[in-house]
Amino acid sequence: MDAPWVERPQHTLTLPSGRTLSADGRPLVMGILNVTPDSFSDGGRFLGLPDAVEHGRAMCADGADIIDVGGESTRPGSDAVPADEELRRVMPVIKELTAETTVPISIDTQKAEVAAAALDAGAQVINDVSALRADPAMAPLAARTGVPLVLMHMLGEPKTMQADPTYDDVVGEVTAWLRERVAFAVEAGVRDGQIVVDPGFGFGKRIGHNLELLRRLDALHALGHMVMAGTSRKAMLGRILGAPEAERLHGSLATVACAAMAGCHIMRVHDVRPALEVVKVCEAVRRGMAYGRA
Ligand code: 9MG
Repeated sequence: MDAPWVERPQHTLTLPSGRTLSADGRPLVMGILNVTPDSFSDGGRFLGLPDAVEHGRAMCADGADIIDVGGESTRPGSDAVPADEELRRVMPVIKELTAETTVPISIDTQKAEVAAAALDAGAQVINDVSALRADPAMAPLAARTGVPLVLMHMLGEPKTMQADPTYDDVVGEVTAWLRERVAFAVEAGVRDGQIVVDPGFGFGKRIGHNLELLRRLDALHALGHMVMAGTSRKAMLGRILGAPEAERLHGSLATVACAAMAGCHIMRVHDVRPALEVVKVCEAVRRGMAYGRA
């Protein structure tokens, strides 16, 4: 019997620069650059501008396909940050990185004002964890600019999402929810082919919900879009391994391999180089003899 590899459907995103991004050769690796004092995993390590830029540079050197810059923590229980503070955090980093690298920058924000400023400064992708629910100006902005747009599933909002997440059928409900958000985006004028869907690991889910979503990630291909997975260092790994955030690298890489087998297109990770090695090896195994005879 063949191993349970899922074919990765072919999709192409077009960046404002005219470059295209596809995962036809291997899954893409998106490096996480949190410019926040209390993000999921970095605990404020990258708050200072020089450190943040240096970390971004290092991820580019490690082979990141995209860098996702965020200035507002989405950690469970976290409070929203005013737009001016978010701009103060992310803009200098985006300006520096876009000036010195060709690696596309994604702006991780729920606010149209922040996304617009980031795009003006050269960012090329919007990653909106609210899937266009937080700010009514975000959908028109995404439509007008035509940039690739990540729509992520979240039950509620970061402040309350882990209070009592309940589903009858987590995969079916997340898929249906994302289908509705895609329809909303397209209705607002966002180009269908520019949309990426993401099940939102850790966003209003218990450990079993997260594991079931990862086990059946391929179900999201029915939506007809690129699929992104962000499992890196998240709490579900802490629960399985009994390990603090700093010791979840190997667990994170296991989830990257699982997502690669499920045909996932984009892996959102803290540890770019190890993740890139995992997706390259997974891809070689997927191809088997087609990879080469030498
Ligand atoms: C900002 N952010 C934190 N976790 C994330 C995830 O899993 N997916 C996406 N798209 N963004 C995330």
